[in-house]
Amino acid sequence: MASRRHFNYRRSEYDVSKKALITGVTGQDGSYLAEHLLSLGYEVHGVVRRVALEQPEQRLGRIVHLRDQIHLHAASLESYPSIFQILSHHQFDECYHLAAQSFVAESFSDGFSTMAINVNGTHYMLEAIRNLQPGCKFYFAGSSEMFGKVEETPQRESTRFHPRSPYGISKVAGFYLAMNYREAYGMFCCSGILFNHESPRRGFEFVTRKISYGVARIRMGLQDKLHLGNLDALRDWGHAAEYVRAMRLMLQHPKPDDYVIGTGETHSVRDFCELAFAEAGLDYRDHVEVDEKFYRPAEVDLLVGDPSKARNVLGWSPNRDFRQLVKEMVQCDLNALERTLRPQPVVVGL
Ligand code: NDP
Ligand code: GDR
Repeated sequence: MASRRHFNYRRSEYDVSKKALITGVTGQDGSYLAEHLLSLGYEVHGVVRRVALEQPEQRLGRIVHLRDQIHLHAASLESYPSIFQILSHHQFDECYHLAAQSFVAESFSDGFSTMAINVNGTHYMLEAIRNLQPGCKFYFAGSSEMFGKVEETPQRESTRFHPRSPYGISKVAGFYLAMNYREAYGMFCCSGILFNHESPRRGFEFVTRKISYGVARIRMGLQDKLHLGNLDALRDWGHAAEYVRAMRLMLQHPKPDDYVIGTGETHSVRDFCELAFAEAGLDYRDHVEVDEKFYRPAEVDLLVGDPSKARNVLGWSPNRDFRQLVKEMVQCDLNALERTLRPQPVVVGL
């Protein structure tokens, strides 16, 4: 095993000498998971696209503070050889497969590449692990989008899947691939069926960040209107930093299994708007305009998870509530924007 490096993170009583590989480490969840694993003493390796290494400023923003503490490897989910290469050079105890085309709306525009990345990419990961290190535990990033047109509420592990987008279909395929490698080859594969989770690191195209950033820009006088789609869609929104803890817990349990991770509460996009604008002293009704172009060809109207199994078996439960999440996202965007707009002090003598 490679020698342990000096981590800034304080080692805890859970200190372990494990080596983990994270695909999608540059994304929202990957960045929180890397922090979490480092804090527990893991040696963390991440898969990034080649271009990210060439343009670190633009593409490694969420992990810039971890850059000298994690090992990055270039690969693409579209290329089996690139994944095979990483796994033939390093032995891992755990692999967290988070990389995906994760934007549901985009999957309607380009379903083919969503399928290629999400289904084949997951298959490549599983097959490379089976061939090279079948003892490596595997986490698959499943999604509440697999429930789609929900067949019962709240949704639990036994709820039948009814995906409503190419993205949802790709995640159902990934889920069954992971299950099949578990059953056919005895591999330790777990799927987390995670409901929406957000944070100040959320991508700008997702509705919560679009709103929090829009609120900040409106508050600063940079725009007046925010155009959104379906305000009545209901989602179970949690905090990403808490959800990545559940991913790791799944891989520590003696038996591989699948778990729903959510808060058990649901709120509409309109609720999110109301709270977010109020946080900045604004009324969303003065600024939000509905634009049909943000509607989806098939919508998922209502999602709410039942995380009882994760609570009972893994001891996982969320701590932050919806209001705290909205407040944190709006405040972070307000502060960040304020910093960028603040006049820089004139330095005399330069
Ligand atoms: P992000 O969109 O923030 O991150 C996606 C990651 O995947 C990025 O690191 C991206 O790299 C990488 N990626 C995309 N395509 C490729 C590719 N072809 N080759 C290599 N890497 C690629 O997603 P989240 O962090 O929010 O989500 C993580 C996972 O969890 C995803 O699989 C998502 O579908 C799933 N999920 C997310 C939920 C949520 O609410 N956040 C809920 C349920 C499931 P790059 O930076 O180069 O684009
Ligand atoms: P979702 O997240 O599709 O649930 O997928 P998103 O934030 O994109 O949409 C949530 C709901 O908001 C409605 N909506 C809008 N959405 C966007 N993006 N932009 C808008 O302007 C807008 N107006 C209304 C949508 O119609 C939808 O109902 C996320 C992703 O992280 C997936 O990867 C993950 O699997 C699921 O959550 C669980």
